[in-house]
Amino acid sequence: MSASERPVPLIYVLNGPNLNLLGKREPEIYGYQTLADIEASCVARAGNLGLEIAFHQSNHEGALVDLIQGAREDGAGIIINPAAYTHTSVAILDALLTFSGPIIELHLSNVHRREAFRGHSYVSKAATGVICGLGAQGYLLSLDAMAAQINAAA
Ligand code: CA2
Repeated sequence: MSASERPVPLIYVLNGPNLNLLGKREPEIYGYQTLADIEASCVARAGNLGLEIAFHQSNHEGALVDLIQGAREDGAGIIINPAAYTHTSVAILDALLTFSGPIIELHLSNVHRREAFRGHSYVSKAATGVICGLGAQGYLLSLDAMAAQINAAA
């Protein structure tokens, strides 16, 4: 079913490399919640907002490109934490530039307080907005912002 035919807008929530380790390593930077915890809270928030989510994580750049291309078929919006690919991937940028709906770039940490290389994002060039530094709460804030973007466009 295409995005416009879906009764409930489908939002892709995409997560890049190493985010499968959340809650298991470096909690002082990335927090104590696991990615499964975050997915569960996103499903609950999306339900309250009248959205559905397709939540994915991959350690592979091409797999993330495939997911973004999939979102072109049935997705109303994309929330993406590209992790390290934020700072390196023209392929992910190019895929996002083909998507016509709202895109929110998300980071758990405040990338601007960290190493200088984290201050540059290829993905920001395609993003409607960027949320960073608020930990797992950023996922829920991204869903709130996505709902507002979609309602404003309706
Ligand atoms: O702050 C973020 O969300 C980042 O996207 C996380 C990336 C980092 O490369 C970006 O600069 C900022 C790293 C994700 C690594 O995730 C881990 C989770 C647990 C333990 C170790 C790494």
